[in-house]
Amino acid sequence: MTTLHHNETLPLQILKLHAREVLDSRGYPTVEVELTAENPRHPGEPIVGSAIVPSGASTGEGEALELRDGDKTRFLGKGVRKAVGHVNSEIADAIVGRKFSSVRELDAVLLKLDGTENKSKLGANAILAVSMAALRAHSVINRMPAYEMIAQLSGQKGVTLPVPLMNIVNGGKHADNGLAIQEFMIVPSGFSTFSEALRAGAEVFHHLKKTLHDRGLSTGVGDEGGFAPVFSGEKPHEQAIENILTAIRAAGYEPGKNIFLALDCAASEFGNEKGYQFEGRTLSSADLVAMYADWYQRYPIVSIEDGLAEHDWAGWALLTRELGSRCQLVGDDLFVTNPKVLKKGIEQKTANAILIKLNQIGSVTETLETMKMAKDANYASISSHRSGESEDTFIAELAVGTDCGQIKTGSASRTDRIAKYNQLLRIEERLGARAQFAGASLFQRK
Ligand code: 2PG
Ligand code: MG
Repeated sequence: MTTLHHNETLPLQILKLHAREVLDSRGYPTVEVELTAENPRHPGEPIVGSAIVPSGASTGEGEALELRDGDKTRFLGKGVRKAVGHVNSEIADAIVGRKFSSVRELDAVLLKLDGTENKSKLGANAILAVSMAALRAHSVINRMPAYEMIAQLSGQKGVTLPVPLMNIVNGGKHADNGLAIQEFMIVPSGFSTFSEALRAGAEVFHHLKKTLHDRGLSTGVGDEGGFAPVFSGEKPHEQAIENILTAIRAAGYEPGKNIFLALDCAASEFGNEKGYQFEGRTLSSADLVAMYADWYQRYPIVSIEDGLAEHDWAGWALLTRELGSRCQLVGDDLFVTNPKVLKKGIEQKTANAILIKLNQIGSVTETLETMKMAKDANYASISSHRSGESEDTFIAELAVGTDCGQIKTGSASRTDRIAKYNQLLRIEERLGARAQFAGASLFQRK
């Protein structure tokens, strides 16, 4: 019988690697990988770990390369046969038959094999799919859930259910309703458990549907399952916020007490250092910061993501000075989950939180490294989906395994979003009395 010491795991011996092209939630191709490994407890009965990688629409310039075929005769050039081929040939040749003590060791081999700064040789979609599938396989070998394996790799307890940041009004690149701001989220943090918070969020979503319907507005949904109506007044963004506040109250909750608001402005999509196109005017970075500060006074906002464009570090500095001590300021396109860029942000005291997207950096190991750097500098981390998703629930495991306390995974509709919430419900149940909810203490309005 195999005896293991504390924190020691059975190795991952790879027998087979297979990738295929599947579709994401927008109907574009993406990479799925199945990794077959030896089962040390039952040799001859191999186990399989699989994973599907997501894909963004409002991407940061510094993201690792998502390899697309560019062959216009298939999927408008968006096929991923090249990335699939890299998994089935170069990557398989390098790792099949080998034994790895951890996913960290495997990732090191993959990074070396690629050898480029932004994974442009093999494709971040190819590398990440293998990395995630390997983590899953390794956790099954060791008879632990994926979040537990992640907890072990990151030195965390792996018992914290995250506060959901639920995107219930979609704009920007995720809808065609003319809103510059991409995401209007509700943050049901004032509850004692994840499942209660999720229930409240879903109830607000249904009340928002009714609110919009009663006002003659469309209740069709955007890419992340939030509503995407056209608000026709002079200040459509404030209308979006007002409608959400109405829905929170209609659902029987109190904005600013148990349910807060968060924004992802994705400002790189409507501006740069030279100016921001907003509600028919050109605004400076300072104008935009003043507008956020005004909204912060008037609305129960606790988190603003990408309030300025990714190259507008001067604007970001201003925003951080103005709101950084009172409000979570999240760098997404700004930091692209990259430890080198985050380091610059920490040194310059820019923002105070980071959005974590595995495919921006392209491996599990580097993602955990970025999250550790954030934690050490007192920056919050938010485990995040992409606008193009699938049934894969890895980001739910990542949120719990790292105890990061927050997840951003869309609205209370569309199975690609709900799959993550449902996985968190399962994890909450499995953890039982050990489960903690990041909840009420996370956001306090000052
Ligand atoms: C974002 C994400 C997810 P995308 O900007 O935060 O909501 O969008 O995947 O399109 O970059
Ligand atoms: Mg974003």
